[in-house]
Amino acid sequence: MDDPWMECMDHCIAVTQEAGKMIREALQKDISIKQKSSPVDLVTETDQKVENLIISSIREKYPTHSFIGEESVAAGAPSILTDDPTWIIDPIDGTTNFVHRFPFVSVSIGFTVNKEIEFGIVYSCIEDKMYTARKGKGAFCNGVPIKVSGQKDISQSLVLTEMGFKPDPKIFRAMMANMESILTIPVHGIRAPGSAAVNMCLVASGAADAYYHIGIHCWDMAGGAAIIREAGGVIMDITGGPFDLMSRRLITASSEDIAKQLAQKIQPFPCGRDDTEN
Ligand code: LIP
Repeated sequence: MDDPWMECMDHCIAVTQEAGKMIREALQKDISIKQKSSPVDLVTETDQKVENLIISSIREKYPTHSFIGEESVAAGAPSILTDDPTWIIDPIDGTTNFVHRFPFVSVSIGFTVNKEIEFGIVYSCIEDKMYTARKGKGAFCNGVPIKVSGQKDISQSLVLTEMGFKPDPKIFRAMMANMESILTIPVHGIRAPGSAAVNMCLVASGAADAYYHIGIHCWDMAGGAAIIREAGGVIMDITGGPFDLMSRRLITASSEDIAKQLAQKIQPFPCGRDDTEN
């Protein structure tokens, strides 16, 4: 039977390649930085240009589809997930890395229908690694199949997370306390590469065993969620419940055992949702 979304996925890969080229070219020039919600929430002209490129190219081909794009939402567009075919786009995941030319910068796109993720593409464009996953068809990096490490023992694991300044001191302390309770298990280490989508692909390809994060967005997670699942990994809510794309939090891991042990160690703190006014 024909796969109705395969053509969309092929178009997505092509436009993502173009976007990656635009990002690499921008890295050769001066980067002018603007602040969004806080002094550590950055945006550049390139984030906006890349999102426009992606959305206009997809909209031209699929005019009835819906979009949730990081920069469009920042400019006031709604971020409500409906049953429509929906493209969830982060034009530059790892804007801070981009600004510093720290080499983990990705374009992340997830495609949902009836709120289910059908495929995900993450292009780590400085490394030139194109991660792709179609539901039920496996996960790939540059066309080569990838899978999670399969590690089940948390004390043998390398864990990824992201940390940054939080204006609320209680939240800042909760974030640091979570890191302390994981480091003291002990695990082999914690790393923070700076792009949520790349982090998910690192777990999907077995370079790390888990990634957890409270406070990210659906556009950081949608592409990587497809890749993690198809690489044989697990993805769940920070509490150990089912993953919710709009919840702004997740645990991904190489095995259910590790994900559940992390869920027991992590104390959730409030982070709002993507589909409500916060
Ligand atoms: C970023 C993430 C990064 C995280 C930031 C932010 P952006 O996405 O991928 O890992 O620490 O909170 O969400 O803003 O560069 O697209």
